[in-house]
Amino acid sequence: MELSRRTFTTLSVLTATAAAGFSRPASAATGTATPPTADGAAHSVTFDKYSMLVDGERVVLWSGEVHPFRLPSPSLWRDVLQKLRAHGYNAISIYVSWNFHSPAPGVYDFTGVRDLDLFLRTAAECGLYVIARPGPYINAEVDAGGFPGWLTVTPGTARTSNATYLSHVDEYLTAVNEIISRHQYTSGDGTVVLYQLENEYASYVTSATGKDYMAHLYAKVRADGIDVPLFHNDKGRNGYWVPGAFSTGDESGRYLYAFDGYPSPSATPYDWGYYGGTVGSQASPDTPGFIAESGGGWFDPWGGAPFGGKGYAAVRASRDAAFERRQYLTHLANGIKIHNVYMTYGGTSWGWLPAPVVYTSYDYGAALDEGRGLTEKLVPMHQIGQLLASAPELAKLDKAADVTVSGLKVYHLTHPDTGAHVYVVRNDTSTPVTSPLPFTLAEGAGVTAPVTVGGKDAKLIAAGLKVGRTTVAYSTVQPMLGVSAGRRDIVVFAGRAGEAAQAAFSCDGEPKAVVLDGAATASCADGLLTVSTELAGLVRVSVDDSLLVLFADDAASARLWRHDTPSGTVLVRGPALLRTARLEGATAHLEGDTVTEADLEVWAPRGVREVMWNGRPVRVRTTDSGSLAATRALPGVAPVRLPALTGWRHRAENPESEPGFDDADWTVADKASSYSTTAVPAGGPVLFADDYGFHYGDVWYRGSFDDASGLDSVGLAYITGTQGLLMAWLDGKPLGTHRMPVPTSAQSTTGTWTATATFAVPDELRTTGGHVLSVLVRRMQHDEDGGARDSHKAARGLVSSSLTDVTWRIQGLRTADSDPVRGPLNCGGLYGERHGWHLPGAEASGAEGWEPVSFPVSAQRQGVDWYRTSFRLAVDHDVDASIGITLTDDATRAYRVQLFVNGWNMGQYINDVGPQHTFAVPNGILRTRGRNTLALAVLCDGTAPAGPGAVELTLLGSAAGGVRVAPVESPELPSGR
Ligand code: IPT
Repeated sequence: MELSRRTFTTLSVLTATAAAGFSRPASAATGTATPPTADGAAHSVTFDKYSMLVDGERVVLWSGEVHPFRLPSPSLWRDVLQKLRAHGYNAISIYVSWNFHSPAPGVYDFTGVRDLDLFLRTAAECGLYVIARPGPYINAEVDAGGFPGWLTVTPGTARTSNATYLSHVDEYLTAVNEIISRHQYTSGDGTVVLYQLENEYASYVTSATGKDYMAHLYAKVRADGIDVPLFHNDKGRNGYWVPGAFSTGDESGRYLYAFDGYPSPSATPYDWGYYGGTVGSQASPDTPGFIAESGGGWFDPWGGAPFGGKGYAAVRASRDAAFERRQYLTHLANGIKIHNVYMTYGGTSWGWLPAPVVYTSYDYGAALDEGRGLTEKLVPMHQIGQLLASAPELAKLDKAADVTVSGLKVYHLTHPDTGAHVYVVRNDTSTPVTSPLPFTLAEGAGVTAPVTVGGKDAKLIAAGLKVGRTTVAYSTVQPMLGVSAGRRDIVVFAGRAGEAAQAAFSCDGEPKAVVLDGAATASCADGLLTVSTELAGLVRVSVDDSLLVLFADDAASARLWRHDTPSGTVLVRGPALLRTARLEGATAHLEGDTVTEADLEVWAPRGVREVMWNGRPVRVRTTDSGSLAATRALPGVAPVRLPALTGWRHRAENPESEPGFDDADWTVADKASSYSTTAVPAGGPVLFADDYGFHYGDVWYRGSFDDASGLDSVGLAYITGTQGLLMAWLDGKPLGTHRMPVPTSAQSTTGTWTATATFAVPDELRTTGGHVLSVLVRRMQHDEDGGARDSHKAARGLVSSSLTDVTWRIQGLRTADSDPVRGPLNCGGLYGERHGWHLPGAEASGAEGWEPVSFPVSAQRQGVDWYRTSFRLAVDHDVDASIGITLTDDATRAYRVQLFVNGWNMGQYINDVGPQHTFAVPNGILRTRGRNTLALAVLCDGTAPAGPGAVELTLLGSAAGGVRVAPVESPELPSGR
């Protein structure tokens, strides 16, 4: 980068009256940026009506929601968390999904991809506070809202104070709290600062049952040693479960009110708190504004009618960066000081994790995409997060006098002690607006300056606000950060490219303003030095060699990284990501990512003269910006070559449909009663899969009966979940496939949604003598229970049949016996799954059955087919390549595919439903240097030719850098099976 140098005339100014000048050394703390670590020391975590207080210091929590269970590769947790920390988040919020950890009552597993302890350790190492949200109910678009499958077959209503339910909850909480309690910032070795009880528990809010339930959870969690503040997440701003709403038997000040909100992108952001008139805004005056989930994207449903999911690119486009700015700045204006964005990294609902309404990808249109790629939505989060860390006054603001500006909505706030003024300015129209805004300066004087806000956008500007050590007298552009490096203070402003920007600083001498880069003007009058520019790249203005003012457009701001080290703060410009920074003697050791060739520029404490990037020295020179810099010194990423997927082998399945199949070891379905919310048909038996221990994936039934003479048709009533189906064979002859009609949302939540498949019986089978009706049900997942309706207990599988005198046997994969490494949600009960055809090593042990085949396939056969291949990847060691598998075919073909990579179920593709075609596979499960197996379990309706069509590897993104990835344990099929 060439530094163009243009010297400005020295400006003489009157003696300033304003107290705070840019040259005044700061005595106060320079912000709340210091990242927390797991130091094992005791810390206090409290709050007052404004904000949280950590060791007595105000902290605005700027948090992003991440679900460990949606990224089944523990090494990559660090990648995601480092990316968030670098972009200004100081906290994350996590759900723990009960079902992910518990295949059977009393059995809890927190190892491998379920290692919560490792996740919390990693969060602390990345310098992030943690908001822990273990449920017991979480919703989250997961099977049964997080309840384990086995809970469907227990008595008592979930989410009430029923004793049986509570005994299971207590067992779970004991297990999960044993881990969380060790990682509290207060007393333990970790950074957990808040803990959520239940989620959106609106049911029974005024009844004894509900209050008892919440009181029970509170007491249990405290008894488990959780001593950080607790809260509940109110669905909307209702004022439900505020402090005092239920008995905590505890002193006040340890429980907070929180709520969530998912605004439509077309609606005007809602007010809450200082500007809101709804119930919730008045409900909890003594606790800080706390939004436990602010929708930063939205989940996308299955494609086709009636939901019509369109894919996450569309979600990200409608809830874009400007959407984030409008919402979140409005929140800050309303007094929100604990702010969590749901989701910030959505990840993947792999295996049988997704709730029926959603497909595999849980990308969510979030700031960090499913492939761990940085999107433009991170830019506003970065700008606001860095500002919160640099400007501690933002943690304590009161509403101030109304300010009216033509064409713009203005929220005016002030710091009660320092007198700083903050203006959140929002444009609710679609075209940019420029209007004069009257700023109140620190000493009560006023100045009016034109402020531009783009269409449907917002910005936070201020007067008299301290940013790092520099007091900004006022600015028409949003401040981003302030740091001190070496001899100078640096203050950065950021906004949209092309926008006019003005920043003023009080001055009491004859400041010399020098434009080091870009075009800017400076003028001095009435004790104010005013610097004006138009945002384009990075404009640099040096003032008296003691203050460096940087104006960054969005793209340039996304290349600025602040990192606090024990030996001082560094500010880095250039790379696509800065992960870590360490100062050692005269050397700054930096680690991060580049995508294209990049500059490296470092502002570091005095004495630092050398720079290492990812372990290699970079030859730097000193600049007149006070930095060490090297132009185009960092290489971009080398190209990643992915092999074509060839060498496929095929093996046909479903021997269960054959009349002679030996089902002697199957379970006889003979139960007479069930705890399901679905009624057991008169005379029984119970056919619901859950009642026999099969909680996830496909389930088979074989009904034996003697007399088919005069049998015109068979009727099979069944329940699945969105996109489920049933296929039947009589004496080995296909009768057809029936697809579960997509329910209305009322039907799906009440659990009364049953479909009946009626199949004609072929003439030649209408005989006496033994007959076998074989039925395969692609049971989708259990419903979520937004209330306390036991929706997860709605039956899955067959409900009843029109046959009389029939003996039913049932088979699936008993969840209690599921793969201990890949967990309870990885597999269902297809023949191939029960025999390990999805596992590495399957062709070797059953080689005789696997016949070569090439794609595209076009077969029309009702039933199950498997395809396997293996492929080798040779991605460079220092390249982080994010890879997915893409399936495409003629959309009229009626089939679906489960994809198993090295035995891990990475999702379900439905060719004629969509919208998902590409399935992200996390590195670790995917061996980027080595051999991988891919198995496709294909279910064909038999109504049309089925694929697979084209199956290929897709590069979702790549960067030079990344984190070290350990292979995820992926046991092979034991030989001889
Ligand atoms: C909110 C839930 O709390 C969360 O778990 C998730 O399901 C989210 O919705 C949607 O993705 S509920 C809110 C939409 C009322």
